[in-house]
Amino acid sequence: MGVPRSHSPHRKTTIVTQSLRIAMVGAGFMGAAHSQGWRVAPRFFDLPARPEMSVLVGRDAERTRSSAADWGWTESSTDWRAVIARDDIDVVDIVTPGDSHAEIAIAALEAGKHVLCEKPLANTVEEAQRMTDAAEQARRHGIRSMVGFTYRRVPATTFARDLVASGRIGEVRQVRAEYLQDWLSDADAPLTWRLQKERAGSGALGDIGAHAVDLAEYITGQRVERVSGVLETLVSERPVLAESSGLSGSAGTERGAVTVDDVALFTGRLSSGALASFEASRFRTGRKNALRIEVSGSLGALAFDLERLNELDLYVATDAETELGFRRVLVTEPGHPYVGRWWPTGHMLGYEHGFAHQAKDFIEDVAGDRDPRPSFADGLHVQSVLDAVARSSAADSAWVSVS
Ligand code: SOE
Repeated sequence: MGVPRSHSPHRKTTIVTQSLRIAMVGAGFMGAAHSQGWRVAPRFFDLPARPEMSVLVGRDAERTRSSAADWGWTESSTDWRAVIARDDIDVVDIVTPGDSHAEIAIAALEAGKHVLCEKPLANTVEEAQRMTDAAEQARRHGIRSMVGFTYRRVPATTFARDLVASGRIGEVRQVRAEYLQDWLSDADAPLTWRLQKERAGSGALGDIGAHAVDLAEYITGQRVERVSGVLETLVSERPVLAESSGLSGSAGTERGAVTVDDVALFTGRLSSGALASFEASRFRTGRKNALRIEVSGSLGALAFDLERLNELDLYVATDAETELGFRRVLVTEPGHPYVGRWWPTGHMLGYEHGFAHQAKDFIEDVAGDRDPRPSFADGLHVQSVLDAVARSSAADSAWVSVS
C-alpha cells in the first residue's frame, strides 16, 4: 500500500555544472507545452545537465518577444537559421507545423545540434527518411535526436508498457487504439493550418492517429506491418482565417477547401500477427482529447484513456472467478514511472507533466551519451504506417504493407 509521503517533492541532490542551451523553433500551443517541460523538469528531477531556455524563435517579432517573456526564454528571434548557426546553442527543439520539420531538423543536425522534433516527424515518408538519414549521420558524431510522442511519458502508459513487457497480461492477442476529439464537429470551425495538406501533411490521421499508432507500438513492443483503412473528409469547406494559428483564430465569410482527412479508420496487423484496430477523428462529439488504448492478452488486459490519465484499468484473468473484473489502478504511487518526484500518493498529474518527463528523458540521454527513444527511425516508421493507410484508402481499403 502506498504510504502518504511528506509534502517534499524537491528532493534533489545533484549539483549540476553542465548546461544544455536550448533554442525552440515555433511559438504556438506546442511551444507553450514544451516550454513548460523545459522549465519544470530541472526543478523536480535530478538531471545530469541543466536546460537553459536560451532562444525562442517565431515568425512574428513582437508576439515571439512577448511569448518568450511569458514562458521564460532569455531571448527571442525570427531567424531560425541564424540561431542554429550560433555556437552557444546545443539543442534545437522543433514545434512548428510539419511542413518545416525536415528543413529545420536537417540544418540543426548538420550544425551539430541535438534535436527534439514534434510529431508527426514529417509530412511525407520521403522527408522523414531524409531526417532519419541526417540523424544517423549526426549520431556518429555524438549528436542525438528524438521525436516528441509525449504520451509515452504519461506514467500510466509507461506503466502499461512495463506490464506488457513483464508478461503480466500474457500474449497480446488484440489491440484497440483510438484518438477522439470533437473540435471540428462545428462545420463553421475555421480553416486552420491543421486542415491544409501542404502545411500539416494529413488531418486526423497524422495529427492524432500518429499518437495512437506510436502508443500501440510502444505498449505492445510490436510494429504495425500491414494496414487496411479509409480516410474521409466530412466538411469539405470552412471559413478562411486571416491568420491561422494552432486550433483556432478569427474567421471571415470566405470559405476555403479542407484538403485533409477528418476521420481515419484502419485495421492493422502487428509483427506477432495480432490484430489492431485504429480510429482517429476530430468529429467524435463529446470526446475532447480521448486517446484510448485497450490491449487484450492471454492472461489479462489493460485499458487507458487520456481523459482519465492518472488511471490504468487492469484485468487479471487469474483472479478468483467471483472477483473477476477490471480494477482501476491509480497510477500515483512513488513506485510508478516518473511519479516518485512529484506529489504524495493520490495527488494527480496532468497533461503538462508528459512534457516535463520528455524533457527529463531527453536531457538524461543527451548528457549520458545514449540514444533517446522514440528515435527519428521510430518516427519514420510511424510515418510509413500513415502513408500505408492513405495508400490503402486510395485503393478501396485494400491491405497494404508498411514499407
Ligand atoms: C491537436 O489535435 C492536438 O494538439 C495534437 O496536435 C497533439 O499532438 C495532441 O496531443 C492533442 O491534440
